[in-house]
Amino acid sequence: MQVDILSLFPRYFEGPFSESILARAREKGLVTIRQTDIRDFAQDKHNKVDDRPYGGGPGMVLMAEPVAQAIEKVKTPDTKVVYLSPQGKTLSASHCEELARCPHLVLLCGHYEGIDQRLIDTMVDEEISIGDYVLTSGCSPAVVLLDAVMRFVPGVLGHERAAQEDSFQNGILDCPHYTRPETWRGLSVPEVLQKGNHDHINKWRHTQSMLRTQRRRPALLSRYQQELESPRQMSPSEFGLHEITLPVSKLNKSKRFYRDVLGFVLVEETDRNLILELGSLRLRLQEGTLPQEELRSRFTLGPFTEEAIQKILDRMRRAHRGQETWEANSIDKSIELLDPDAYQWTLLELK
Ligand code: 4GO
Repeated sequence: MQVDILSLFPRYFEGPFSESILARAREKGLVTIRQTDIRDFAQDKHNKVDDRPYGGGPGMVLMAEPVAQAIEKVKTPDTKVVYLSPQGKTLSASHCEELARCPHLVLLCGHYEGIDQRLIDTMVDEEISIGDYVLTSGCSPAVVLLDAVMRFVPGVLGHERAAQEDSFQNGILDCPHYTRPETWRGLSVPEVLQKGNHDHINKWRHTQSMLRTQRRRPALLSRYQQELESPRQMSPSEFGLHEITLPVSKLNKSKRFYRDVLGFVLVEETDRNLILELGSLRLRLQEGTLPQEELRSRFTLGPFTEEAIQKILDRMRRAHRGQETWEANSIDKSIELLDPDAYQWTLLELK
């Protein structure tokens, strides 16, 4: 793979590309990285590449022409030009895997307030962000992107399974890892890992991944469960819907809870399937085997107005003949309740 980096600070990259995995990939000839200084294409004798923004405002904007000439200098017919900016699509593992198949990447690093939009509109193929925060330049995002992409280039990691098995590649977080000594400051390595039964170890690792994902990134877990159900289908998030699939023990009991108590709208009903919606949440209930209690997901709904919450609680009282089967948390104004299968729902109240 050929990579060209266009920036105002070519020396910025000397360190990260001369160490560790990226250095070895370059030595093995798996990637060739070239630096281009955008300032070499300045149009005046003062080497000026930036100017004040039209319409006013603070800071400076990189001018289109020097950047255009820098791109034209390195561009070939199979080049993909990537601009790193907070306005881009957030980088994901599957996106990195795709970029790793590209023979020539140009990574365009902005500085100051960014680059003239006309250059971006006409010469950039993809705008990519590494996360929701602003940095002083696109240089460190270019390093991050290249590091993440190179791990998918065959031969870079040495152990070929690794990138595929890592966290996110299958959509959930990685399991914990341990190494020697067996006991460190009184803490021992989980027994199942010491025993060496690979079936048990794989199961344990998968459970750990699921538990971590449930606690730390619940939205990732529901997407993962959804994809296990119906791979390759267009994801509901593309329609602005967030979809959750839940195995339940009795469809009718669940229907009474979700439709009659929580106020979901029933949109589809078959023998073994119910689809209900509330706002942008689509819930698919399927009669089937419940997950183990500790793997049973927790969900959040809302925020609701005070009146809406009162309505739900009235219906809860009626359904349970006056018993109060929920818990109110007055600190963050939330209500916790359990569905008929002990899935936990947290209702948020508008503050
Ligand atoms: C990229 C570039 C953040 C990202 C950047 C990011 N900040 N989140 N800053 O990937 C234009 C001028 C963008 C400075 C650059």
